[in-house]
Amino acid sequence: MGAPKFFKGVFSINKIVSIIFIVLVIALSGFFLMDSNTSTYSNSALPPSLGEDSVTEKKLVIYTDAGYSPAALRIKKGETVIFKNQSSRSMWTASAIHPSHRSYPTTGGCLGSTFDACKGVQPDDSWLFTFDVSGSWKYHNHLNPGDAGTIEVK
Ligand SMILES: [Cu+2]
Repeated sequence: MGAPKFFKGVFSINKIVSIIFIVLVIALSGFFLMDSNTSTYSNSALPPSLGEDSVTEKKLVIYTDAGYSPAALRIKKGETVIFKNQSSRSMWTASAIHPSHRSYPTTGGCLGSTFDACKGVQPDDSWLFTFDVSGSWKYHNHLNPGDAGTIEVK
C-alpha cells in the first residue's frame, strides 16, 4: 500500500506537467544561448579578418601589358600598396616625373625619391611601397614610361 501512494505522489499530473514545463524552459534557453553564442562568435570573428588583412592596410595595383590597374587608387596615409607585375615585361615602378622621379617628397631611393623600385620587377613578382605622405602621387613604369598611374593618399 505504501508503494502505490509513493508512486501517486511523485508522478501526479501536476508534477508531470511542471517537469515537462521545466524541461522545455531549459531546452529553449539552451537553444537561445547557443544561438546568441553563434552570432557573437561570427560577429567577433569577421571584422578582424576583414580589417587586418588586405582590405584596409594593403591595396593592390596590378600591372599588365595594358598598364596599371586601377590607374587611380585612393588610400589612407600609412597604407601599403602592392604593385603586382602580371605583364610580360619588367615593371620598374617609380614616382613621377620621368626620368628624375622627384615628385614624391622623400629623399633617398636610387634617383629622386624613395617611391622608386630601383629595379625591374620581373613578371609574377611584386613590389610594395608604404605611403606616409598625403597628396596625389603620379607614378610610371620607368622601363615603359607611357604606363602611368596615380596614388591618392588622404
Ligand atoms: Cu622614370
